[in-house]
Amino acid sequence: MDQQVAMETATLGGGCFWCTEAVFVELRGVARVVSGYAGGHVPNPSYKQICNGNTSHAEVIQVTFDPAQLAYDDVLRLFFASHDPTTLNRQGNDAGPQYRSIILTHSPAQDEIARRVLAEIDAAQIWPAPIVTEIVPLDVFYPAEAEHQDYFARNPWSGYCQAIIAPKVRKFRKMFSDRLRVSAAGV
Ligand code: MHO
Repeated sequence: MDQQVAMETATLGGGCFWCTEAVFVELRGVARVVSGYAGGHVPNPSYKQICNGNTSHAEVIQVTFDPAQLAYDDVLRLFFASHDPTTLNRQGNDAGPQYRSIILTHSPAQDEIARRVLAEIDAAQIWPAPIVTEIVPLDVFYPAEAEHQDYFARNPWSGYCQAIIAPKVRKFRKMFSDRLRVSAAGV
């Protein structure tokens, strides 16, 4: 008998999508990650328009995952651990509303879980400042241009990947080695 796996989708913005994508593709239970734009008002935005910071879109990733292996609340905990959710319209050196921390929910159930997980992490003072992550219902997700998909995997030697993404991925692997598709040692 065909076993149909009911996949779930999460849409998350945690700064530059090259970074968030690089981290989430490594997780067990994640079937697909697409980089794109959401949360703004301009239809079919281009990367260039996003960079101007006035489309109100954020750089986001859309994650398709198997909830039997990875629950939505765990996706969110990993999201909150993998970027700094306390800096308004900024992630590290990347500044502008396109880099804001944002969860775009796909259902009232996701909305409720997102608010609960945010409150838990805030209360646990995992971050030394209040969490500023926006939680809004997803309107439209626009996939980004092909050159922005799998960017880290395809451009590992570029300056930004070396300086910003590689250390971030290494740190994430160390923290969540039990969550990875393969072990951190690559076996
Ligand atoms: N400031 C970086 C961010 C890249 S990211 C996809 C750059 O422009 O290279 O926004």
